Amino acid sequence: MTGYKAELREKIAKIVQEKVKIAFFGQPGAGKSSTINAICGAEVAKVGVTTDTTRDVQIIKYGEVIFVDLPGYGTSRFPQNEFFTKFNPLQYDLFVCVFAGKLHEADTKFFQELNKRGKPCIFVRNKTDEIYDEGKTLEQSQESIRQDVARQLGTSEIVLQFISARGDMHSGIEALNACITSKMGAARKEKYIMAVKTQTKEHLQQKRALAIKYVSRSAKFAAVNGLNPILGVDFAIDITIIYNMYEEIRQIFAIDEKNVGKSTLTTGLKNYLLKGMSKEGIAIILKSVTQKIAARSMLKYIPLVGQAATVYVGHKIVEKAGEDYVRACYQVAEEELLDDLKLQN
Ligand SMILES: Nc1nc2c(ncn2[C@@H]2O[C@H](COP(=O)(O)OP(=O)(O)OP(=O)(O)O)[C@@H](O)[C@H]2O)c(=O)[nH]1
Ligand SMILES: [Mg+2]
Repeated sequence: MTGYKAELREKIAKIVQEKVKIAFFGQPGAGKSSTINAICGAEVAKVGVTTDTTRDVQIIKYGEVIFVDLPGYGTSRFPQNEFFTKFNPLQYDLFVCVFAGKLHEADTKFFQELNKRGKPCIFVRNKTDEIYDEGKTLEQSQESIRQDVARQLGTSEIVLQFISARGDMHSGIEALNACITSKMGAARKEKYIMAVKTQTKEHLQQKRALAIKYVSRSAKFAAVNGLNPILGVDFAIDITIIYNMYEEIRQIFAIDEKNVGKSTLTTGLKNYLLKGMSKEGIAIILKSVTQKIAARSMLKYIPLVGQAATVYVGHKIVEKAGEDYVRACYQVAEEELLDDLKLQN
């Protein structure tokens, strides 16, 4: 393998391997699990009516993000010092402290431990829907909470976001996403944006741009690995690359059989999206993409032109197959988002 190829392979492997790791801590019942669910837009973490629901560390893989749902901190089940001896806090990119009511002393201690180790931590005041102080506006109540937190932590340089995470009546999640990504480097930020539930039209557009970027990366990967459905060197590998790419695209836009079925897309587009869910279906899609590309290029001369053209064509096919799929998935996601936003207003 040439130096360039090896380098590219290594670079891609590194991007793929590194997941974003976010750990949630806070008092039992504060709403850590609910917050993770609100961010993901799915019931990925167990929520309880009684406290101490999350008794063990729950690890939730969601796209390229790993949410670590720690049990209520400072309880008998999870003594204060255990975390720093049992787990390596350095492996996490970010910590999120969730509290309801007042910040607990145990939260402050945990924060100080993180601070000592140079780990970023943001604060989430959950259950904003329950904030009510006689004679005060919500803004005034929030300001007192903010001051109280700053006093306890001994610094006003904190990121604090107010949210409600219960059931379907979420608020502040979009702003929370912004707080979380503000603490990350560019690559991790992209992964986070792609994984979490779409909150706004701008978010959906960001996802589309990132999905196209991902497709272009897959196309390069395919090319350096010698993919070429036309020459049929190894059709099984070709299909697998596209299969994985389609799966990733669907994950970014949260596409499944259910929302494809519900959408107002044409039957042709719906079938196309569904075909992309199986290797047999992808074989059919690929044939048509290949024919389209072949029709407008000098593909028929490939055996004569040789290796460089082979790489070029492999690249083009994957790119086109990916971009088409992104467009169709985007349409379904857009319809769903507009419905969501209508419901909220
Ligand atoms: N009113 C209100 N209740 C909430 C909100 N978020 C969560 N809850 C409720 O608070 C309770 C505890 O939520 P969980 O998400 O299980 O809390 P947790 O921090 O994961 O709890 P442990 O796993 O026991 O540490 C549940 O009954 C939730 O429905 C909110 O924003 N407002
Ligand atoms: Mg929990």
